[in-house]
Amino acid sequence: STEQLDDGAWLLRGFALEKAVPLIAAIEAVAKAAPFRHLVTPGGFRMSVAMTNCGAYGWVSDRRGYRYDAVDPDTGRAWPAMPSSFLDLGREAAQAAGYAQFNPDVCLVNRYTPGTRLTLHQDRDEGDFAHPIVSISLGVPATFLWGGLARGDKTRRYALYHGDVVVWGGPSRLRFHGIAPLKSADHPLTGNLRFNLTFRRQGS
Ligand code: MD3
Ligand code: FE
Repeated sequence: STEQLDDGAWLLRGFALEKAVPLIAAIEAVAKAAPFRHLVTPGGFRMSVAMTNCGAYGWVSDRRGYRYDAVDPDTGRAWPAMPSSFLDLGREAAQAAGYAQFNPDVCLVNRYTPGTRLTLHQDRDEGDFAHPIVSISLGVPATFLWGGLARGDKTRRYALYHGDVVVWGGPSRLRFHGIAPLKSADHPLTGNLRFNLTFRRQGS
């Protein structure tokens, strides 16, 4: 089913379900080349979510700031290429939500364990907010927090389940959002983990 969350934001329930097994295998392959790590924020806090990237660029954070970099600072090498299973599904989802010609150059991979959270934030390190972001949820379900354009705006909550895909663009592109602390649960494909893939266009 397709549900509109907001102007430009679409929840495609179960859109990735049939591809979940190969997607999880591809996450494991990406993590072999570019291991998951806990980035440090510019303020000096270690993020509870573990991250890696694939594609031409990756999103990184350290004491100097947030940025996209073509080189993985942990390995000194380029990020692994975006698996075609990722790219195909990311594009199909964007198209299904009305965003034709989505050409992501980054896939940020987030890994959540019980208790992991992502505090309310905006995604604004990309060069051009005309491009949407596509997100795929895998494994243990999470509570997604959906806010407004100011940090203090009230938030709505949505459950995101294994196989759900969300596409965020247009007027929703700069809304505040986050993930509530992950509850302990067991998923047949991921154990107690949740993975989230976010496809972005960093450059123009
Ligand atoms: C709404 N990740 O990596 S995905 C992130 O589930 C991030 O791991 C969350 O927020 C996760 O930055 C949420 C959904 C998401 C991603 C980007 C967005 C929602 C968004 C950008 C703009 C608006
Ligand atoms: Fe985000």
